[in-house]
Amino acid sequence: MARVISIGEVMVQLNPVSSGPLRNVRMFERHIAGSEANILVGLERLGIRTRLISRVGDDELGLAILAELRAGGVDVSTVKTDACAPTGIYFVQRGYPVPGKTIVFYYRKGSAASRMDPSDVNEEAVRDSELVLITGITPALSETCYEASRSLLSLARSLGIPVVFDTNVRVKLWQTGQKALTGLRPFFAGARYVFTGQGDLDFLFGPGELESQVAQVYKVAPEAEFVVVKQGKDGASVYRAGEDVLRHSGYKVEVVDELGAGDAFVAAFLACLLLGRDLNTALVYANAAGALAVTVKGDLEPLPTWGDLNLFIQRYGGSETTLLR
Ligand code: KDG
Repeated sequence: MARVISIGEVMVQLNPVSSGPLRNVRMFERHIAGSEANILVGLERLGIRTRLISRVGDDELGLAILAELRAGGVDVSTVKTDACAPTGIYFVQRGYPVPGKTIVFYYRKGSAASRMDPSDVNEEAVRDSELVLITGITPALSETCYEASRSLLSLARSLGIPVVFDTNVRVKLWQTGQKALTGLRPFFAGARYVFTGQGDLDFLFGPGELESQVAQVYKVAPEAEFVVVKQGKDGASVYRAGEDVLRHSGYKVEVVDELGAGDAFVAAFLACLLLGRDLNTALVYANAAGALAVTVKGDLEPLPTWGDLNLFIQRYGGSETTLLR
């Protein structure tokens, strides 16, 4: 039984031992990452059972991914091994040319996961879930991944399972905001809960006031009960449909590797929701998880337990949220 199911690509992440331009880097650490898998492992660490729909290559890196997901507790019975395409990889460049920021270089075109199609999605795998999580990454991987994501969306809707949609825009995959918005419309439209980020809103709707960007989200996602905007080191805001806005100013920590912070945030937020905690609590714990994620390299490694989160919040305080309106 899995309470949360998602679809997405998991890759081998090559993260340099030192920051700076990759042209000078000779030593890398090998990690495993992928937004959806990060969220699922984050949920598992908080006691929520999960399942991933994906494909890996029939290669050593595919085996490494399966081993790490299994170790993280994720049900990988719906991850296929594709003998005709390799596992995707990506490199991370930390702290250059913008200090504190990360750039990624993908080697994922034609990867096993990019060959997913609607046959990877079936009712039996989805039926027992309480939430279906879709991010804006998988629909951007290929035409067939787009269709597979649409199938998961339709299945969730027909089974009455709420859909969580995290826009998670990857500019390198979508190229333009217009293409991304057009492609992502059905996912916005079918979502009960929307997660997004300031950068994603700027890319999708153009720069502007946060309030009016969120109003645009509600136009494309009329069924959303709330829209959560992740604002990095400045925290996050929850806009409840037609109601108030909750804000948390975030925790200031030393940034080692910002990748995966948004996923850790979503995992903690969803875990709180599934455990019946209120939105205030979800926002506090999600911010704490996001902050912890940037203090350690890799996406899966820093995902916190409840004990870690409680200690962090005790130590850093600031566990209150503000009601903006
Ligand atoms: O969310 C962090 C991820 O972006 C990263 O680790 C890899 O899933 C990934 C992607 O597609 O960029």
